[in-house]
Amino acid sequence: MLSLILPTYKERESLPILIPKIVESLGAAEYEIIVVDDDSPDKTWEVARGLAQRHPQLHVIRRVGRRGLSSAVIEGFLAAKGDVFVVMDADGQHDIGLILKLADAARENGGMSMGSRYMEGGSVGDWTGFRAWASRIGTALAHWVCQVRVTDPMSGFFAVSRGTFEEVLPRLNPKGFKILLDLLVHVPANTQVKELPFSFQERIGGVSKFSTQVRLQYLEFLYDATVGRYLPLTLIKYCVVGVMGVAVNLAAYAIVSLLLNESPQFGLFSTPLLAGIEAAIVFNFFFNNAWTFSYAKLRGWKAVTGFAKYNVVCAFGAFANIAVTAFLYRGGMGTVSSLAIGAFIGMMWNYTIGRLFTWNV
Ligand SMILES: Nc1nc2c(ncn2[C@@H]2O[C@H](COP(=O)(O)OP(=O)(O)OP(=O)(O)O)[C@@H](O)[C@H]2O)c(=O)[nH]1
Ligand SMILES: [Mg+2]
Repeated sequence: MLSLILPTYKERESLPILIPKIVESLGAAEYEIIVVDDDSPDKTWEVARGLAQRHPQLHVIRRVGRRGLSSAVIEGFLAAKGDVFVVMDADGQHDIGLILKLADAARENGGMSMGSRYMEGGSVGDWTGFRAWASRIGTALAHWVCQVRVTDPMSGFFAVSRGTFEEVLPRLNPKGFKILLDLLVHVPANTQVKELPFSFQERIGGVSKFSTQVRLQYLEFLYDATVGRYLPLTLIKYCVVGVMGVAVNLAAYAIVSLLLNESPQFGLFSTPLLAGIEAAIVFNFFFNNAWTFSYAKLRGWKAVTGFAKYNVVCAFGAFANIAVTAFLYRGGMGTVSSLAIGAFIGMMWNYTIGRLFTWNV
């Protein structure tokens, strides 16, 4: 059986046109269609469910509280029954006539196949200068990280056999927009990938989600696929936030000292010291939640309980912070250096344990 995965975000105009065309094109083949919608504000999931009443081979997954093309596609794969999965944009830009050919090619190879806009016979359509230029640069960078050389590693139209997907699943990086590229980074280098040319069409309706944020995520993806294997980007981001947190810690310490008219003293219950640490905890939580762990961002009530958990985690970090600070200060080190080193030790603890217990990643 072939499982066709259609990730959607704000595609309510396209689906009613696209689904009947796919059903007609696939004819008597054995298949299912899985729409994975990220709770689109235009209620694409509702439109998809309406279509599923008429087309029993159509299933709809409405993901709530999560966003991301790659993770949506992976979720579609995990729910699929087929022996081969085909992924296609739901905006009508891909060639429906290739679905069965891609599935057959992936089955034959026991690996993957993909639609290419950059091989002979394919085209990107009439992109504006900037978009064409961005795609060329993105593609050149992608070649650098792929295990298997293909002409269009940024394509969103491809097929993968269940076996190949299951094999690479534990290594996939669900952040970002380019699930094909992620597969090409992680499959064994001898994986067969058959390429078939197609011309990129105009979208049926709606608007592109190819935003600046998506481009930044792509750079993060490239980092993760190279240096990030050894030095995780989250640790670098956490350190950047942590360094700013040290500044917040020092500033709050100075302000509270001035307000209370206290001279520097590092006993366990010094009010300025505790105020500095708590100010840094609040600052770090909000920045890490919004930036470092944005892909696992805590919202609403979860952000409140997460903040409470982060405080508990940081309480232990703060003990280390205070103990180290007091030890160094009493040993003769200067005020600022003692505070900064104490805060750094606390930060490393908070990163490791906070990641596990607050953001669960
Ligand atoms: N579930 C889900 N689908 C998404 C998300 N972002 C994009 N999509 C879908 O993924 C497909 C590709 O997104 P597009 O915005 O068309 O990206 P693109 O084809 O590279 O860009 P354009 O050429 O401008 O259309 C479309 O079917 C989108 O609806 C997301 O965060 N979650
Ligand atoms: Mg598109």
